[in-house]
Amino acid sequence: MAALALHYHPLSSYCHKVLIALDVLGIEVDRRLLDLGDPAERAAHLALCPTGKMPLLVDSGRPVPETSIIIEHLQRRHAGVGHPLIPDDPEAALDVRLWDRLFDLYVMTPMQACTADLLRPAGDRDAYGVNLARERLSSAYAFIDRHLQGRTWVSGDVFSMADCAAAPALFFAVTYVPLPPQHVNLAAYFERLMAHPSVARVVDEARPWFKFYPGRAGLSRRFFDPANP
Ligand SMILES: N[C@@H](CCC(=O)N[C@@H](CS)C(=O)NCC(=O)O)C(=O)O
Repeated sequence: MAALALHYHPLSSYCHKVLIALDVLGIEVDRRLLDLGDPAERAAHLALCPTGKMPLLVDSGRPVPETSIIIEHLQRRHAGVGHPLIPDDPEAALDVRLWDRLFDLYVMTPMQACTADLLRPAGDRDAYGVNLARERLSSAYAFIDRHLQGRTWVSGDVFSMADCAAAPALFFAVTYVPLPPQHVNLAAYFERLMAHPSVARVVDEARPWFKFYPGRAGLSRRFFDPANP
C-alpha cells in the first residue's frame, strides 16, 4: 500500500484546494481517481469516509478527511521541500485558518449550491436557493475585496492555506457570479492566484475535464484554451 494516497476527482474544487497545497508543500501522493457516480465506488468510499466527501487522504491506511485537516496533516507529518502553508506563529496561523474557513463557508458553499442546482432534473430546480447563493457570493466578494486592500495574499505576506482555499473557490464562483468591476482588489487577487505556479498547474491538469463542468457556460475561454483566449 502506498504511504500517501489521495482519493480525488480532477473537477472537484475541494480536491483542487489539496492539489495546490501538495504542490506548494512539495509532497508526492498516489492519486486515486474517485467516481462517486458509481454505486460500488461510492459505497467503498463511504466505508472509508463517513461524510462521503472528497478529497480523502489515506496515510498508511489511516483515512484523513476534510481539506483543511488534510493540509495541516500533510504539513506536520510530511513537510516536503516546499514552503509551509500554515505559519508557526499562533496568531498568524489563526488568521490563515480564519480566511480558509471564510472561503470554504462563504464562497465554496454557495458556489457548490449553484453547481448542485444545475445537476438537478429540470423540474426540481430551485430558483430561490440559487438566487440566495448568488447573493451570498456577492456579499462575500464585497468583504473579501475590502480585506484585500493593500495585500498580496489573503493572510500574511506569503501564499498560505487560505489562498489554497481561495483559488478554486473563486475559480468556480466567478462562473456563476462574475467579479464586479468595482472590486479591483479582488480582481487583481484573482489574477495573482491564477498566475501562481501551483494554481496554474492544477488548472492545467483539470483542463481536459472542463467540458464536463456543469457551470462551463460561465467559464472564461482563456481557461478552456489558453492559446486562443
Ligand atoms: N468540508 C469538506 C467539503 C468537501 C466537498 O464538499 N467535496 C465535494 C466535491 S468538491 C464532494 O465530495 N461532493 C460529492 C458529494 O457531496 O456527494 C472538505 O473540506 O473536505
